[in-house]
Amino acid sequence: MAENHDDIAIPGAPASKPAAVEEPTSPREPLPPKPDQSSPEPRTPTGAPLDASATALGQQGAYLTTAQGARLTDTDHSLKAGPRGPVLLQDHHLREKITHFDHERIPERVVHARGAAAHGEFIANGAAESVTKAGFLRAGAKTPVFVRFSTVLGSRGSADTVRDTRGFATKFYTDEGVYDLVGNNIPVFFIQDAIKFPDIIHAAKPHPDREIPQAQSAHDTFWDFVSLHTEAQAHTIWNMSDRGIPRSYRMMQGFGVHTFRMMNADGETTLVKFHWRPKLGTHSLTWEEAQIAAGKDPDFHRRDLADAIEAGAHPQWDLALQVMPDTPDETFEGIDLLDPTKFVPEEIAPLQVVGTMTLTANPTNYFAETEQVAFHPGHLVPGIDVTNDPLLQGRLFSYIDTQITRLGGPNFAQLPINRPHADVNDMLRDGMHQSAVHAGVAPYKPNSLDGGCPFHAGADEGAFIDAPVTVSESVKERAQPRSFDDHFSQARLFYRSLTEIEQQHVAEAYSFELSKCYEQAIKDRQLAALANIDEQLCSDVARALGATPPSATIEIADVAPSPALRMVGDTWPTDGRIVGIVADDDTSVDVLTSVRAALNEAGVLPFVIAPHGGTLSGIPIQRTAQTAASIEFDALIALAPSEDARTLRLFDEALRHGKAIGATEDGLGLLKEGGFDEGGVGVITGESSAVVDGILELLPAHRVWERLA
Ligand code: HDD
Repeated sequence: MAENHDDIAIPGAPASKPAAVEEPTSPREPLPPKPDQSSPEPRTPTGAPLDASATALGQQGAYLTTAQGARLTDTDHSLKAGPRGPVLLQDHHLREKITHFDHERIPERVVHARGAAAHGEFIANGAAESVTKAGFLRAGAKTPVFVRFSTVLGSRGSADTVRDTRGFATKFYTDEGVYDLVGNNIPVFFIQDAIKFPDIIHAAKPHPDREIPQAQSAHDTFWDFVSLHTEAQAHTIWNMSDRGIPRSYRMMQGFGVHTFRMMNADGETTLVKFHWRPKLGTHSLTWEEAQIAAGKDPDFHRRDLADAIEAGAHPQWDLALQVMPDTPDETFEGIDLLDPTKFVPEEIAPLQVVGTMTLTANPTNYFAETEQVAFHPGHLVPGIDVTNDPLLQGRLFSYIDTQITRLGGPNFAQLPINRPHADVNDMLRDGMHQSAVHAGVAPYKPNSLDGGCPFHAGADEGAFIDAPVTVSESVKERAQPRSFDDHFSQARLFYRSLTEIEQQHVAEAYSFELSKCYEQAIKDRQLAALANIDEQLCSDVARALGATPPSATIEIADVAPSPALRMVGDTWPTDGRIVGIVADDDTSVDVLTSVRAALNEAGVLPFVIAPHGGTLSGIPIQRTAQTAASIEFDALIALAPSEDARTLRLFDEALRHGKAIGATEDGLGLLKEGGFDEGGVGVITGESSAVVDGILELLPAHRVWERLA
């Protein structure tokens, strides 16, 4: 017979139970979302608005309940046979809680698993009306959007700042149905035919034996593939450039990559490429910053986006089109518009801005929105059509297929984040997770029982109106056009368009990545590819690898550079940039207050860094010597001396990364302690107001480039 050991005396244990800690609140309705988390108006699958406070939020009433709505008195203790006894199977709440938890994860995206998203609005200026009848591009049309940015290779928990392509996927909830623009921050792609997608991804993902390295292309299988499969060289050089390590999602371009066909109200067609242009300019991290951030703040980009939106620094992008004639050969100035490894330089097809997108709200719930959003390049609206680009054609198959696995069935369009804002009346029925209660008896056409409903739209209203493109009489074959064989001219065009410092970064990136490969044959093969891109680039990388540079094997005509591809040399708005201010208890409150005010006035965020937490004369401290990391700041100002090695390192790194640095008389000691050149380029000293003015003058260029040259 088991004894009750409830009262067993344990040496050292307290004689009585610790007093229960009371939760501080009395029952009340759930808190509403914060202002920066307002979602687009949720709809039922048939377009009717939902009561946002109830079904859509999934939280009603003040009391904790089971999934069936029964109120619970205790969620901390399972039901046992006595306090020390076994747990009883009949504890429904325990089983429900744990079972649900066991099933909380869904498969992560096979690519683009790591992402961050935001809600916003797109406003069209009407400039696209002559080329497309798409309603959301008509003058003044306002369309809610949800945008998800992502890396491609890493798992869902990987670091944000790795060298990789970034996804830039936008869902427009238009009156004519959902339109998805599923693009990247690089205008060309690795491969020309979707049938190669599993190959490039298998090569780029971690090695299948040890599953390393995570979220990196610096390994043998990646370079094995791209050096053998040279159509990937054009994309690879973009990845090796500073485009592969963006400063922020807010400072990143987006591209539709493929050529799309637009049709206007008169049935006339044109070929177009989509561009997103960030109002803050396109900027990058340095490679060292990216590496530091991956350790110090793996959520660097995710945090930056959410913080900026919460702070009211709403990021904006112009949507622009390159419009090209719809000729039978589908080429423009010698560039095959069906080849996704080619881009069209802005100098020969200028960008026409057709509207502006502003991101204004953070997701309320990461899983429900960012994780469950389902994009598809086939989600099209009237006036936008696909082309025969073989990569795009394969994508049209892949996305719906992946959602069925990822989201557990074919009804993912009913999830709140995926619901169209247009009326939905499909004849799709049943299936896993069906949450619509469809009325009627005739989900088929033609029917008489449901009065013939739903009806067909007239030809002028429908999507998927295929432009009457002539398809030449041809035989079935696994082949591609000859123009697709040009693998190097655009890699050369890209490289030769960059400034010297950007070219230097490209050479350093190749050197780093190839140095991480073990197989000499792979390094040699990639050097041979570089020789066909640019002799100097090839010899710079060969020197770093301790190899002899090979000669080019093919002749490529010299290319006219495209200055629009440079990221260095212009100035940009600085909204939401962060300046770190080192101060201590001896810092004059007036000086600190005026420096903060002047930065705030300019739309720049001042972060006070002090030896301890709390406040300095009532001014809140955002970082301490222990928590500050140089990668967080776009510039630093020293108002106080410091001998703390961590603060010195902050300045040392900022100096190395080409950041503007300032110091008042009081802060000069810190600079000197760090061995700084007082009159160095981009180092401003003097009265606090002059220091702030100097910093604000340097910030719009993103970095003090002269220091890095
Ligand atoms: Fe893709 C996701 C962009 C080619 C198959 N892709 C995905 C996402 C972006 C892109 C941004 C993430 C969307 C999100 O945030 O949920 N993909 C591109 C671009 C491509 C491209 C710009 C070429 C121009 N993709 C491509 C090909 C295939 C896929 C050729 C397959 C044949 N892509 C997928 C996918 C994903 C995906 C497996 C994974 C998760 C998802 O779709 O929803 O279906």
